[in-house]
Amino acid sequence: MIPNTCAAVADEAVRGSKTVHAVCTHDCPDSCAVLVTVDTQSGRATKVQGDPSHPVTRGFLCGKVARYLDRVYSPERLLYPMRRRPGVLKGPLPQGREAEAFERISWDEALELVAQRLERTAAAFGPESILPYSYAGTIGQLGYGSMDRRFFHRLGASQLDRTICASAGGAAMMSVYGMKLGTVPQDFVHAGLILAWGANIHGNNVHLWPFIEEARRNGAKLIVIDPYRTRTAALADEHLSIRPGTDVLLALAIMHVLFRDGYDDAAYMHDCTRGAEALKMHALLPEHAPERAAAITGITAEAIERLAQAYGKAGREGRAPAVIRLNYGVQRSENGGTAVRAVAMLPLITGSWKQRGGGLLLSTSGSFPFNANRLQMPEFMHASRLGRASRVVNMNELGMALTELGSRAGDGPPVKALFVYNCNAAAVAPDSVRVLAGLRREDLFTVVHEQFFTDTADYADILLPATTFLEAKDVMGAYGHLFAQISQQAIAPLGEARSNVWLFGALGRRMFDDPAFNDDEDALIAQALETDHSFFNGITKARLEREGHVALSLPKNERGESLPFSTPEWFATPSGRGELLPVPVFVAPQESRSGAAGDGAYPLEFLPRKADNFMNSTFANLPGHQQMERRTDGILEMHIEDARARGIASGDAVSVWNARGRITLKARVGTTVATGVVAARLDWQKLSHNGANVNTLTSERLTDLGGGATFYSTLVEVARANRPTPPEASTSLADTALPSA
Ligand SMILES: Nc1nc2c(c(=O)[nH]1)N[C@H]1C(S)=C(S)[C@@H](COP(=O)(O)OP(=O)(O)OC[C@H]3O[C@@H](n4cnc5c(=O)[nH]c(N)nc54)[C@H](O)[C@@H]3O)O[C@H]1N2
Ligand SMILES: Nc1nc2c(c(=O)[nH]1)N[C@H]1C(S)=C(S)[C@@H](COP(=O)(O)OP(=O)(O)OC[C@H]3O[C@@H](n4cnc5c(=O)[nH]c(N)nc54)[C@H](O)[C@@H]3O)O[C@H]1N2
Ligand code: SF4
Ligand SMILES: [Mo]
Repeated sequence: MIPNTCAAVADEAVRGSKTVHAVCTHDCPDSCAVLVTVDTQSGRATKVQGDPSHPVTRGFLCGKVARYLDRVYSPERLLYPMRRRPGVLKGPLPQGREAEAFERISWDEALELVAQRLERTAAAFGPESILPYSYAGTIGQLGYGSMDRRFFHRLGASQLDRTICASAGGAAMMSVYGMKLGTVPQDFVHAGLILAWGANIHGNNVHLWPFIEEARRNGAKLIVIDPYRTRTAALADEHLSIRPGTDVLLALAIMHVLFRDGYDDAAYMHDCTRGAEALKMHALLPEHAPERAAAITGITAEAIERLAQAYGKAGREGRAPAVIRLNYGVQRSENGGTAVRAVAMLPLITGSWKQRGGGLLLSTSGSFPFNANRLQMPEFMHASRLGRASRVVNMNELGMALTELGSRAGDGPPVKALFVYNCNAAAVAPDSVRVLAGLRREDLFTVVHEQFFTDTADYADILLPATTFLEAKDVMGAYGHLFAQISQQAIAPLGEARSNVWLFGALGRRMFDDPAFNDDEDALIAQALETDHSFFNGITKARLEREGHVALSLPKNERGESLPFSTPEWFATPSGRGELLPVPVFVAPQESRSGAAGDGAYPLEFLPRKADNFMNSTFANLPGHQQMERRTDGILEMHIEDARARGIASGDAVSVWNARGRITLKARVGTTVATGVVAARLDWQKLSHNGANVNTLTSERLTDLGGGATFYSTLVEVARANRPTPPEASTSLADTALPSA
């Protein structure tokens, strides 16, 4: 009998398989190294697994991507270009019947139709009437932004400000540190106190978790600050259920205690910060004392005091330091920019950056000095028909852009053509009632490049098939670790699917005579790495191809450690110091009951959350992933007091509404949220009851810094679904045109 291992080898030799090093390009901090097993005869991928040699991936993938082949080989994949059948109106069709609205065309026809229509639109209304709309379907450097940008810049199309995710937090970090850099995951093992502040680590950043577990085995405590009992909160030593939008005040209360009790590192503050005295005076104001902050944050004065003492004592007298995993939850609020600034100042007060395992991590994306200008060629705007930099549209205002832009003086032209790729805009953009009204416009020419019949695809005039990360080559940084990687193409594109680089290269060649549109993936990767920046010292394309992942070369101290912001040289602000000015001031959000008198009509804070087993709206259509996420399917989570006050019991159908729209969910009364807060998760519109998802309720209002989205500043009212609600609040889908086909 042949032993098992030999059997496997023999089997492989017969069948013939190879292993390809790819990288998960989904919008996740972990950017995992993925080993793809490919059957060489059929060219089919048969297995995906985490690369055990990658220091952060450590051989495992999250639940979503462990089942990635379900996505790649899904029978629902878009496999060829299509155009809308004449006379079929735009709008959703039931899942599985979407193809009825379209007819198959060749790539050549598709490219010609798109090129001609864009050319005519630019001639008639000016090129700014064309709006690209993309986010992070892939965060590979090439797929996210390279040939596409060249194309739209050369065309003179409106520029898109890509603000839907991280721009408030990014602006805040830039204002305090001048750089998006932080504590690396591997160093979390050296921490003695870990604060997960608006960070669902176990759900959204699971490769940080093993390092936290290791720290905890060494005695570290994990405290979660989150208005929702996430699975991270459930696994923590303590969960502080903060009222949404009040983080500025909690951070100020912690500062109050730090300065009051002398936990500030005066020497470090003197050397490394600017504005220490002003911040100290401000933090010590009586309104920032824990007892005063308690009423507004919903966290007791004792808990705030305990938290601040633990934070202040960490790193002293032989104790291990405190580290903050601040994620993007905090900045999806009206005052989210100030909140991130305030939290980010805490390690500047205690000087915890000086110790390995101290500091703070929001994002490491700014550490990768890829040459974005070389890839994206913004100078092309001057060669366009417009001859200058084009106007900028904030992606959070898509509904406005499609329904109002062009009607006011100084607006420029209305949007007449929309090109969506890397994004399920109809599901993820705020205030979707307005977005869908815009997408439904028959005079709007909409191109969608997608892997599936998403909510957005339902509104396409031209629908083009896109590749998955197994089907295209790319180069990657990460926003949760410091390894650069090349993702190799593991399999041939399915059907006629094509990558973003291919699509925009082909369109560029058709419309413009410029060699920049001839560059292939290998040329673009080489260009992305063209930089003198020291962080990329020793990182070449050849080396990335050979080694798979290579660590950035950050400056090191005499002990060989890289400790960001431990010394003044690290700060990249104009003052060259950690910038504490202006001091963060707590202002109650406009759309919030927190700390203000309250809004009688809509008294509940609504958290329109991400699912642990989806990636924003990605995976929401796959049966296996739906099964993993069935616990939250169509559910509104609420506290017993709020339920009782409204006569609601678990299992009741409930209406959730505000002035922007209404959705129907099923109530679950429990302990995941505090009184005054309700929560539901993001899904595709067409998989939601009445075709209306959580973004029916969110607003286009922007954050205080960075023009970010304010998903987590949303007020609603809730009632049993059979009770009458104000008619003007209802979102009628009755006017959604269903094709006659
Ligand atoms: N499984 C999974 N992983 C993902 C994603 C996904 O959809 N699913 N999305 C990816 C993307 S696009 C991103 S940007 C990252 C984001 O990762 P995170 O930043 O972790 O994103 P969120 O889940 O939006 O927010 C984190 C937490 O903030 C909490 N929160 C909301 N409002 C407040 C507040 O006012 N104060 C505080 N303290 N907390 C608040 C929320 O309840 C949530 O649990 O994750 C990525 N990873
Ligand atoms: N209510 C609510 N709304 C939210 C959020 C929330 O937490 N709550 N989160 C917000 C955040 S943080 C973010 S980042 C955004 C995310 O918004 P999006 O970036 O739109 O994210 P996804 O929903 O994952 O949709 C990405 C789409 O890109 C497609 N895609 C993947 N790879 C490729 C490719 O190579 N080429 C092309 N052409 N397409 C590809 C996928 O099939 C998928 O449909 O959503 C935001 N919206
Ligand atoms: S989604 Fe994130 S955790 Fe999952 S495989 Fe991709 S990078 Fe890794
Ligand atoms: Mo995001």
